[in-house]
Amino acid sequence: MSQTKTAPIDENAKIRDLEPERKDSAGTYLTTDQGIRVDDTDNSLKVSARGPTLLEDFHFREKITRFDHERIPERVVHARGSGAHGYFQVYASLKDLTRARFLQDPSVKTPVFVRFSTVVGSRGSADTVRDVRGFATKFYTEEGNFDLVGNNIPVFFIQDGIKFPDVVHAVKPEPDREIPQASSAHDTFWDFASLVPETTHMLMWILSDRAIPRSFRMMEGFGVHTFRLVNDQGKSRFVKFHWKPLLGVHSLVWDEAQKISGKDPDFHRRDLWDAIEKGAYPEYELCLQIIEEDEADSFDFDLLDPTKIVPEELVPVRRVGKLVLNRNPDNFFAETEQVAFCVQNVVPGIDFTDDPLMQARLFSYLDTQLTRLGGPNFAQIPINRPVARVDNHQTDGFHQHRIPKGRAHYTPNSLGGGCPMVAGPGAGAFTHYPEKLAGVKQRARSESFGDHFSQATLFWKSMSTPEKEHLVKAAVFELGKCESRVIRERMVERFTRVDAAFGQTVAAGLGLTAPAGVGATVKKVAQAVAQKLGTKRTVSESPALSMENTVKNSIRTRRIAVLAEKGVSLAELSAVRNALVAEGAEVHVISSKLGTIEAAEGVHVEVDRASLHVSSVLYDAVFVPGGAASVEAMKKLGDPIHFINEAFRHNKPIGATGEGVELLLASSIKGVTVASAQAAGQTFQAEGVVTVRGASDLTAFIQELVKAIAQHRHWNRAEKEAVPA
Ligand code: HDE
Repeated sequence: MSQTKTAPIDENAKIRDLEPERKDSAGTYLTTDQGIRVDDTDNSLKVSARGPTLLEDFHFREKITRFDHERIPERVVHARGSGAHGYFQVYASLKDLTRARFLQDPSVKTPVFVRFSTVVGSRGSADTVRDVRGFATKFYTEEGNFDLVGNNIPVFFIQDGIKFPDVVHAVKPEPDREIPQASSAHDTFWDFASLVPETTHMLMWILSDRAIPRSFRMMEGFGVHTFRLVNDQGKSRFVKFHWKPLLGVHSLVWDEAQKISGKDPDFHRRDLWDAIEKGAYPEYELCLQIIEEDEADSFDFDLLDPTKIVPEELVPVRRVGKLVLNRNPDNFFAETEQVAFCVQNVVPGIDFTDDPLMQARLFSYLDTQLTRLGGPNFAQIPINRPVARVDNHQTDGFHQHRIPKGRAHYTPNSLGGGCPMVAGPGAGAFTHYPEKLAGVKQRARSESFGDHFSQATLFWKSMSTPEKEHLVKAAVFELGKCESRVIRERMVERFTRVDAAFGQTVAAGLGLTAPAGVGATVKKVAQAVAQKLGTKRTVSESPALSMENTVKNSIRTRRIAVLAEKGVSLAELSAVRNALVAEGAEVHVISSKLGTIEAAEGVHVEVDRASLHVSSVLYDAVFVPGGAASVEAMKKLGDPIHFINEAFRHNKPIGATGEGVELLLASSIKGVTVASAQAAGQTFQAEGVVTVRGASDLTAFIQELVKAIAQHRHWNRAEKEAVPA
């Protein structure tokens, strides 16, 4: 046998780095998963061009196989969601309240990832359905991840997590027919709700405008449960977490929300993405309600009951820091889909309470990720990875991405030098709050959780008149969709217990009669609970609950439609558009065709959207500039007229200048007489309709229009129901 001659080895050759890389693919070659470069990805390997495909084609097999396995199970609830990166910064040290370091140093920006979601619908369902919105925040702190997994409604349907599968089964599509998608308006949900009185308070919220937010950027977030904050001295206080959006809390109108579900099912996702791309970063303030331990029993409800709020009028919210969302994900699947929030993820200084809903959640979230993300190593997925160093012996299982070193795979060990070693609190360890507990093992509900109505009534009483009207309409809509009359009757009775007038109006809308005299039992239960709790601080109205009292001082990021055709007055269009853009609004010129239109002044104006692609429901306000030819053309078209009518019906601000007023007159909107509108400079009588004719200076008009848009909606328009739209 002849000896083979080997080539000399380059002793200085570098061993390739095995660390995972995160790159975009600009300027690279297409490869297989094994890094082999691919010569053709459009034709499979065949025996002759028209012959059978060969099994040998590993690229073809790999490509198809990977495709076959692209989906992971969607979340069992909150499947539909949108995420964003950002940071959180505390305003001043909260050292007196908590050991959590990210809440102590105002110079630190803690990275966060936030995922907003609906609860009921599947991953591909529409954004603007009536539902609770999830508001989950992962704080990547230097002491480990803290997940604040909240909702935009501060209470929940049930008091004990053992009922969660029941409420979710009831609200999801019915099991035999898989209908309806992403909607609570069906028999099984209301059957359950009507049999479970503890749902009452949450039902009021879900029927309110809170359940149809205008934008993720315009809704509050709540931790729901009472948590604990623990400081360096080991002193514990109870805390409720709130997020308050700087843009205020604003909603859609139900008819509008339903139409958006068809016109743009991605309405909220797009809104979030676009705002961040444009640099209009969504901002929220973290607010705390702090309750001293010895105050915990001072309320007329149990602080551990997740169907109750702590009214802001009793315990003020303290604004302690700001969350800014300033970066869209690079990849939806890798980040928004794979992010795994767990209620159990807290850092030293934040702790749990015995709220039975929270206790169930402490188990559920980690458990669900095991199936959803295919094994126990999901915390190694980049979006879930803490920035704090991770060291432990939990090393095996599906998809281990790290390569642990050494032989000592257990504690205690001497072979690994005793490492990793446990830390004392001085070294930043999490120590559970030493709550003193004693009791009898039993399946039971605390009697202090027994009043299911007082706060539902508080919510009702705190609503403005339009909010009450919306709530009644929502109840009539939802129950009207139920086939069972018995379910409707049970719910009418329930609503009558909340408030007699509420029950009666819902009953009238459903062609039913509300039962009389149910209020007395409710009072008795409330009194019994109050007595048990040994009586207590309460409020009969909470203005903080009404969206009427939200921030209304800005038109930033509002979408405004400008309706125009050939012959539009460029002077009017430009003056108004420039002013609105300067105030931070987004303005689109809408016309019958894309391209440009020639203005009365002879200049060409870019059309941003054709009426075919948009609709009034996608805008916050509408403006019609003058220009006789433009307005004459629009009068003959159904789309602009419909646009105005629908915007009016949905309570949106409407502005018109010059001949633009004629288009409003040609529409069916109310609150104007031809005579009054034709007088120069005369404004419309209807709330939020701003017009001017023949004015050379539009300053006053613009100011009025900006004010009207900042109001968001004009709920008190008379006769809007009569407008066909
Ligand atoms: Fe959740 N919830 N939940 N939930 N929840 C999930 O976890 C659960 C509850 C909330 O964007 C699941 O990762 C139980 C209240 C949000 O990824 C699951 C109970 C609140 C999200 C789960 C509740 C929430 C979830 C499904 C009753 C507001 C989406 C997928 C005890 C404070 C997080 C997942 C994201 C998701 C269980 C009640 C908020 C199954 C058992 C109350 C925002 O683990």
